[in-house]
Amino acid sequence: MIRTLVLATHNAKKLAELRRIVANSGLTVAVLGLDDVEPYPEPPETERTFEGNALLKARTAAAHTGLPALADDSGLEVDVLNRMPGVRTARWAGPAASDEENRRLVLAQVHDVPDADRTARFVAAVALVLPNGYEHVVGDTMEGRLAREEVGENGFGYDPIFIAEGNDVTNAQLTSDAKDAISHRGKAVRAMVAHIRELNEEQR
Ligand code: ITT
Repeated sequence: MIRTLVLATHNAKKLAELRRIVANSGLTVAVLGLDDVEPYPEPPETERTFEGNALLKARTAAAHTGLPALADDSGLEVDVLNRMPGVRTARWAGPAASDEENRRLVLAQVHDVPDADRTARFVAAVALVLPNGYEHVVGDTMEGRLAREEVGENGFGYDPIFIAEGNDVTNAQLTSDAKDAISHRGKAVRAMVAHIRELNEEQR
């Protein structure tokens, strides 16, 4: 039975979203963040895919804590930039870049691109690794386009410059519930929760 989950992220706002989505899914597990466990060195995100990096983070957390670990690797794909920044999204403006510097760089890179060609998507891979070596990864996306300027205060990262398909406001103008209902992370985590329920059922 999976009764505890370590959410293996160092990003406080991503952690808050993961906690919220798991809590709203009704799964009865104790949820820990990395602040609740013995510190361990962060693995470098060396893989070329979101799935690979999510597995790296979850494997490292499971190995160091001895607990079931869930990790999210996510990013933004901008079609006119050949789907970059992709797995480089967190470090797009440099190794220590702030969210604001990253957003500014992406907006500058597409400054002359018309609305119709500003299509982009968020991608998330969510990996579950159990201490017995069991691994499972699910991925999902949120389609949309880049805004022309930053708008809104909610969410995190690139949310102020992303307008999801069907919306005319940025993700940073959505409530938490509205974002979670359509987000790459919301969809992937809910699929993972369904999988965890099945695993727990099998072990009854
Ligand atoms: P961990 O690796 O410790 O989880 P991180 O912030 O480095 O934290 P990633 O490597 O997965 O996480 O990078 C994700 C990048 O994509 C980062 O720049 C985020 O701001 C951005 N991103 C992911 N999901 C997002 C969302 O829902 N809204 C806005 N930006 C998002």
